[in-house]
Amino acid sequence: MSQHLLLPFMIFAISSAPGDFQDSALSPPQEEPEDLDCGRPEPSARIVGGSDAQPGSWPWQVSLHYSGGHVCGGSLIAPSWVLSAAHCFVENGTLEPAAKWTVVLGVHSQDGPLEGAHIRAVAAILVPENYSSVDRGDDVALLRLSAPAVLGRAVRPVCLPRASHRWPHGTPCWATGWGDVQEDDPLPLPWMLQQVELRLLGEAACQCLYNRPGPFNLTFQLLPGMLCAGYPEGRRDTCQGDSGGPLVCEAGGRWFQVGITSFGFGCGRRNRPGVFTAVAPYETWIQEQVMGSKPGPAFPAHPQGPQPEPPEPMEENCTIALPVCGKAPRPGAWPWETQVMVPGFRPCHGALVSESWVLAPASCFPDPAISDLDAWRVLLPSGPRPERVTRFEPHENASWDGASDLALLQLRAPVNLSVAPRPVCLPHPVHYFLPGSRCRLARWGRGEPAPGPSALLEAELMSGWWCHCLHGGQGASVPPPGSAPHALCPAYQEEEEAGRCWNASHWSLVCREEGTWFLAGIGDSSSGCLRPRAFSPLQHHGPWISHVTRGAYLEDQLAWDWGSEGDETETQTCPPHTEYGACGLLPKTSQTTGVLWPWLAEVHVADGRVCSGILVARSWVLAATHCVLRQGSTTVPSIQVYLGRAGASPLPQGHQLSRSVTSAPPLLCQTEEGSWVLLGMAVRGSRELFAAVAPEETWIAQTVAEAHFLPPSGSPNWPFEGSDLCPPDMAGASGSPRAALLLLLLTLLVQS
Ligand code: 4AZ
Repeated sequence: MSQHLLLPFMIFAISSAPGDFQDSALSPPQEEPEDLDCGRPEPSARIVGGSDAQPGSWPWQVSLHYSGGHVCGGSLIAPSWVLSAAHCFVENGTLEPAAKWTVVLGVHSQDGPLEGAHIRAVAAILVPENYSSVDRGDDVALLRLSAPAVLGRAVRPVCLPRASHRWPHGTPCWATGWGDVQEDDPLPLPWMLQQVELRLLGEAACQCLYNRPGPFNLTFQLLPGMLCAGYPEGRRDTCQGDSGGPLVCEAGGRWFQVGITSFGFGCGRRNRPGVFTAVAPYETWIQEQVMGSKPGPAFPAHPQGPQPEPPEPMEENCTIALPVCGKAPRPGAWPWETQVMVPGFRPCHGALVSESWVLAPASCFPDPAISDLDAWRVLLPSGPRPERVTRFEPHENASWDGASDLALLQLRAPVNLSVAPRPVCLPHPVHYFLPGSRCRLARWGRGEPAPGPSALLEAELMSGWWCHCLHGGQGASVPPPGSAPHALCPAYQEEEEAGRCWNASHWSLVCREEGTWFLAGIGDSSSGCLRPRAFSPLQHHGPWISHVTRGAYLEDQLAWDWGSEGDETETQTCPPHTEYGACGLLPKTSQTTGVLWPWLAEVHVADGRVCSGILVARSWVLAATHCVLRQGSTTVPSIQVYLGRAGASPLPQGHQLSRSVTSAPPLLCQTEEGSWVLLGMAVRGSRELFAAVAPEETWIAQTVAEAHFLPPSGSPNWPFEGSDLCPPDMAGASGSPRAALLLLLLTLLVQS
């Protein structure tokens, strides 16, 4: 609750026209007449990474309301004047009418009836003529109140710096406001004023930080009249809703408003400090606007006299911050790997995401276990002892949505981050993991032991197009880079001998960018044994994780070398579809992902024979009869079908397959639209003779209802005239010999 006291008299009795304060300010502050005072809160008593302010500690802070709610901050600089940011009032180049705004003074918590606060209507809003948008500067505004504020303990003006004031790099200052506590994460009830200590950054230091590559190659030029405050490592910052509010620094026992919260890239991000409008350069503009208003704002002289231009320490100019999260001594030795031990259950593998929080599947913790958090223990790499758990926060959709099978566990005491333990980096919602990214599978939940040497857990990310169109994105636009994908598909090699189909929900997907590891996805079991295996992207959950943890390490994308994938920024749609998916199209990126013929299957027959098969529908593979049935025999032997791993070009990262495919290679031709169509299967031993598929259309269509025939059945127009995509001796392929094809019902063969 605010502790506002009304004073029975006006304390600003004397005019504050330019120069009026110079003499009095040079004398020791305690000798000044009280009615000249500015920048002095009653001795007493978010902003991102801040804390609740004490009531009355920042008595110049005001809240600017529009349609009854807080929109921006401001500062009282004289009984009838509030300083704020132009961008709060300008919408599409037009100044909002003053009558729509109210100024709330002396408020601390904005929950409830604003007790102790008083409200003023706005008589006029003044913005520099040149203002156009925040990044072009001049983001300053003056509000003239309809009646003077009643000054008191909780309502006092701040001092303004003169144009000649200089504040050195590194000066500790404070920003205040009711803004978001993280990106898109509003200040929670009871909406208490937040404060955060920020250090001023010299111009070169700030520009250097902003020159670091960042999302979507955003560039930003710091202009005269702007200043930065914050830290290279981020984590403490202003955010949306703090705009217009003050950045104040103490000098000679008074608080001067050095900056106005203006903008930044995101909130609390590494190498992206907050940008403020520097107040000192606007001394003349402010004096001109308030001319004749008595009393006006106070511009006390600097307590240390005229200030020389402070030298900016060169060595500090460019101290950029590197990621704290996601560093591993070597792949597989994960410093964030945690095991949660709950009595009566197998250990559950999770990941450390901050000093105090562990992320793990919610399904590890059935209801009865949750009642006794006291008995839970968390083992961390190099941790001296098991840690205790104080809070368990399951994702609200955890029980019905496999992609949200997540829970956060808060450790009773934060751990000291070092080489280990160290948190994994988490992606922002706009993260775009480049196709070809190097990834690994890491144990997750009630993880199985690794299915073989750790190298088998290596994976390479397939293109978003390929992954999306294969996994339920039929006909839909492929999410472009920058919007969260529905699935991430790692191409990885499984232990061949075991031939097992792992339970994907026991694995998470970590992907490396510039040597830093991100938790990119979690496996879910819904894709069964289909290849490629799809992982649920974690980036959807970044906002929930940072909301709960207030400090998980969300890290900007670090790899921006889009190369030939740059064209994925254009809207792409999935190709024409059968009931279950695309047919006959190769992903554009098949060269880089190594999977050139995605419908090609390996048909492994019990006696060691391996031949080609063709995926013609979700559950059906077409193969040559001679490959599968022994001469004279009609019993079908044990057969295994492998999908998604046969390629004409070598699979990357030592994923090459050494099996020789001896029989029935397919003959494919490409239509003008780009779809590939199966024309024939090679007759045993021949490289020129193909059993034509077309004559078997009726049989195939009857057996496999969802098989897709191009062109429409009955009017084959193959091969194209002049097409050089098919061998010239097509005649040999089209009519004879009689097809000897076998359809394998895939679902019967897949092991789970
Ligand atoms: C805003 O939108 C805003 N982190 C204010 C400050 C910052 C970013 C955004 C600086 O009002």
